[in-house]
Amino acid sequence: LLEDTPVHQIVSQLLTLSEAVEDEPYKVLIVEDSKTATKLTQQALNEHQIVTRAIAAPQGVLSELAAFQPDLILMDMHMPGCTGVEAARVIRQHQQYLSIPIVYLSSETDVALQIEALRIGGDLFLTKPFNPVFLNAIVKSTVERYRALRWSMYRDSLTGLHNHTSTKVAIEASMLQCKQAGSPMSVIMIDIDHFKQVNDRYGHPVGDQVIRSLAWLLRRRLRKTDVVGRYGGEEFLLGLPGVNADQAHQILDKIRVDFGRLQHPEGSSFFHTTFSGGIADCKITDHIDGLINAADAALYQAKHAGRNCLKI
Ligand code: GH3
Ligand code: MG
Ligand code: MG
Ligand code: MG
Ligand code: MG
Repeated sequence: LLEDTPVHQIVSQLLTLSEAVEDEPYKVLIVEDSKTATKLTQQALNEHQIVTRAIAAPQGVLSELAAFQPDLILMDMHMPGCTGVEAARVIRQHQQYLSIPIVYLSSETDVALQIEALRIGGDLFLTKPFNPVFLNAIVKSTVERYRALRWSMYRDSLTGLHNHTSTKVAIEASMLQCKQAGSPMSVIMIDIDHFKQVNDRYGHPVGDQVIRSLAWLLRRRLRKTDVVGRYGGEEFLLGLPGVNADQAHQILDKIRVDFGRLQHPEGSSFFHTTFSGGIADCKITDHIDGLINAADAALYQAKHAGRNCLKI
C-alpha cells in the first residue's frame, strides 16, 4: 500500500492525526465549599459534556491540578481556612499553572474585592446566581483559547508532534506510570540518514516534507499512548510504555522498512530515504537524561553499522 502512496497525499492527514490527541472533553475543576453551589455548577456543565471534578477546600488544589489536569478552574471566593484569592496566588506561583484560566464564581458583589481577585491571577469574575447558558459559553470559549495556546507552546509547528521540551515531559510522565505499574518501557531515538544530502539535492522545503512524512508514519503506526516527539531537526524521540527493548525493536523495524518504501516526490520523479534508530530499555535507569544518552549511544552504533537499521 505504502509503495503506491505518494507522500504529498498522506502528509496532509498529519495535522488531523495529531489534533485528534487533543480532542478530549473539556475538564473543569470546581473549588467550592457549598454542596448546593457545587451541584448546580456541575449540572450546568455536565449537560454540555464538560467533565468536572469538585473539591470543597482550596488546600488540596495543587494535588488536584496535578492529578486531574483541568483546562479551567472555577473558583469560589469565600471558603473556610483559605480564600479563593489565596488559592489563586499559590497556583500562579507554579510555572506550569501560569496560564491555566481561573474564573471566579462567587456571591461577592464588592467591586473592589472583585478587582483585587482579578489582579491576583483571576481571568474573569462571575457572580452567583449564574445563568447556566452564559457559564457554559464562558467556559467553552475560554478553554478553546487556552487549548490553542497550549498547543502552540507544546507542539512542533512543522509536524504537530510534541516539541523538544514537551517530549521529555511526556516521556517522564509515562516512565513514572510504568514504574508504578511495574511494566516495561522503551525510549527510542530516531535520526534520518544522510539528511543533509536530501536538503542539498532537493532543497529545504522538500526536506521539510520528508520530516513531516516520518512524523505522519510514526503517529500513524504507534498507539495513542505512545509518546512521539520531534526532538530536533530530523531527530525524533519516542516513548513506548509497556514495551521492552526487543519488542520496540520489532515494532520500529517494520516502520523503518515502510519508511524506506515511501516515495518522496521531486519534480516528475521521486526518491527514497531511510532512518536509523537507537533503543534504550527503561530498566537500565529511571532518569530521562540517562535514557536519552543510552538511546543516543545505540543510535551512534546504528549509524556506524551502515545506517538504515536499529540497535539496542
Ligand atoms: P547522518 O546519517 O549521519 O544522520 O547524516 P545527516 O546528514 O542526516 O546528519 P546531520 O545531523 O549532519 O544533518 C542533519 C541535517 O538536517 C542538517 C540540517 O540542515 C538539516 N535540518 C535540520 N532541521 C531541519 C528542518 O527543519 N528542515 C530541513 N529541511 N532540514 C533540517
Ligand atoms: Mg463559599
Ligand atoms: Mg541528526
Ligand atoms: Mg541525520
Ligand atoms: Mg549526524
